[in-house]
Amino acid sequence: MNKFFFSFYAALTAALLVPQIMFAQEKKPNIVIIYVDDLGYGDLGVTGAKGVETPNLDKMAAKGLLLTDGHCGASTCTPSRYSLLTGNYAFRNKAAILPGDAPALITPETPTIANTLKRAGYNTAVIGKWHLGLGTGNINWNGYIEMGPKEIGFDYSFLIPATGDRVPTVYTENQRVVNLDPKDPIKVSYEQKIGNRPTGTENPELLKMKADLQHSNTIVNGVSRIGFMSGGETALWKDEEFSLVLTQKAKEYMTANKANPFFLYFAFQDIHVPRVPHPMFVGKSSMGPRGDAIAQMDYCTGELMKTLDSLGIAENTLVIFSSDNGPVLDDGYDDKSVEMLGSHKPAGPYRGGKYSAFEAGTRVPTIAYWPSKIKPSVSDALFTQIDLYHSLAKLSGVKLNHNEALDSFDALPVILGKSKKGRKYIVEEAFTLAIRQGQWKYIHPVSMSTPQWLDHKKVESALSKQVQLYNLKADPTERNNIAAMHPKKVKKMQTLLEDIKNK
Ligand code: NG6
Ligand code: CA
Repeated sequence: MNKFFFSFYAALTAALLVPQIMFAQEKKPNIVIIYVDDLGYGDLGVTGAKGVETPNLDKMAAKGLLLTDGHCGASTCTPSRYSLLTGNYAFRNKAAILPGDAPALITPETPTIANTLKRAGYNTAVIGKWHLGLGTGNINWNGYIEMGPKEIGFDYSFLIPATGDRVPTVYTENQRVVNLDPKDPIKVSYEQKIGNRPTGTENPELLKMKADLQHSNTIVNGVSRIGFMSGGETALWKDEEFSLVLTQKAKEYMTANKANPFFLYFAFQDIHVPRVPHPMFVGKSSMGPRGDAIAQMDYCTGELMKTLDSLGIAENTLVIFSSDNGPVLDDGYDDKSVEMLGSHKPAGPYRGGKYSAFEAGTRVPTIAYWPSKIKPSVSDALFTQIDLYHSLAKLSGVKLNHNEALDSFDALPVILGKSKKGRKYIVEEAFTLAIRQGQWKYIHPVSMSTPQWLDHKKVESALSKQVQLYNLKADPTERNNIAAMHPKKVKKMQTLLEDIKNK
């Protein structure tokens, strides 16, 4: 072969090979889920907040996809997180708000989104609030906690084990309590007082803010909690540092894994109670601690985004931002969230909130952000977080097994802004079940009436002995129950709900 032909063939071969090599080397996108606690539909600037600014999230929404009909699985934390991670409705496992010493709700035989992404070659982490139970019962906080994120697919974990208002008030890292002195072991009880720490009931003068009876057990860092705890003095957290500590851990994790495809499930403690933001954010809003916590959450989200930029991986990272349930003001502590609300509407235009089957229980801010793949837009497609499992599996190129995430459907085209055709229906879990089909909303009747503790929170639960049907197009605030006028529609939606339950 003469020189000319040799170089011609070499160039041709190279031209054919280069795209293949590039394709083979194209890294799978990183996936970051930023999950806020109790953030309501109207709590961001972009969704109408008054009295607090959220510049980082407004920017994320403006440059990404804002879903205006996005829902968490349920109107409380544990069930929403359960359905997000397993792709199954929480009612299938009777998942409800867990005590701080509850055993792990998700055990290794249940497939999780973390496991699935590991199958696709991802490094996986959970940083933040867990509230899905740990251990196998009778948990020992003083050694390796036998059952937790690791056993269900997370390579790394840094956790607030339950909630900020529940003991034990310590972090765990890879299922060991951080900074624990073995000579001062931790004991926890949800039944009776243990140890010598004062309680809110006995020593209210020691409190940063007053609390209701349920939150008046052991005092740590000037805040009384649900449950009693002794020991672990060197390991106790400071509520003021929650968000900054978690954000720092997330930065470290992303930096260490920038060369891998990674999946980070980042779960804020903000804006759940107790709301004790860092001094940097005190007074940032005109709404007291609840608004300041929103400002803190926005700042920390901005820090996470900056980290992606500075690591040079923002173009190859899909960020999903959302919340685990709707808003609540007084959730057990006197933090002036009711008195200082002003004209702010935490639920936006919707009725209800946390714990409720009305729309604001599950309709929460939802943003998908991926600069290189998602064009700036707003979508009113009906969307549920339960579909993240199937959609992210699809994105990562892994096939689901036949027993996996059975309630989760592929919504990737919606998430990527390529389709506005949302779900045919979604189920909203509260203390009853509700179902949405387009503009129609059906709420299943229950014999129980609204419990007193919920009435006290001034959240409208939507619990009723009557069948409820609303037309959200004509009546977005669910004021006119038109069930009696549409018996056929009611029957159809009831049957659909029954079919889903019996699936
Ligand atoms: C409730 C707590 C509430 C909050 C909630 C869990 C009352 C009386 N108390 O039991 O303060 O901790 O559990 O919130 O309601 S969640 O966002 O984690 O579901
Ligand atoms: Ca919550």
